Amino acid sequence: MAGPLTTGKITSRIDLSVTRFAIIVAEWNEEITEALYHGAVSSLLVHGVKKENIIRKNVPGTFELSLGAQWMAEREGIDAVICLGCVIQGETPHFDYICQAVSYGLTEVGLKTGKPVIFGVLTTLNKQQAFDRSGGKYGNKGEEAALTAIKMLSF
Ligand code: DLZ
Repeated sequence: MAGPLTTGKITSRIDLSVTRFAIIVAEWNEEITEALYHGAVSSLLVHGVKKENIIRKNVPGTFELSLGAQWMAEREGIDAVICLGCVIQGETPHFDYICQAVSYGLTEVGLKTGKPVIFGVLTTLNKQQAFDRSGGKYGNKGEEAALTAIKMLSF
């Protein structure tokens, strides 16, 4: 299960004490996305980001992350946007539409604005897989999303 990103501390070549992050949180599957949010925030704080430089915004569901990301990325003074959501497969093809839309949407916002827009979206078959990845046995993907943002800012 190990990937190139680990949890913990990484060395950044930029001054994170003056860097501003937007974190957009989808309200669907709230217990999961809140855990992702807390993982992302603790990771940013550990790396020296100031609490007042973390701006949180909520959107109703993962589908809305793309527009939320665009609004925040267009704001002057925001350096990176971290998007957190959780889509759990149901009995209808809804899952595929949402996952596809948000992955294309967030890619497009990053390319269009030239700012790191991070895909911190869990796409799981069931709730247990989501718990395992939001502070469970496979770590916290919110934390990984924060590390990815820092790494992209250090590019
Ligand atoms: C409608 C819907 C469904 C069925 N499942 C999820 C989900 O598992 N995770 C999630 O974040 N959002 C879900 N949504 C809501 C959509 O993301 C979106 O908010 C609505 O389709 C309205 O655009």
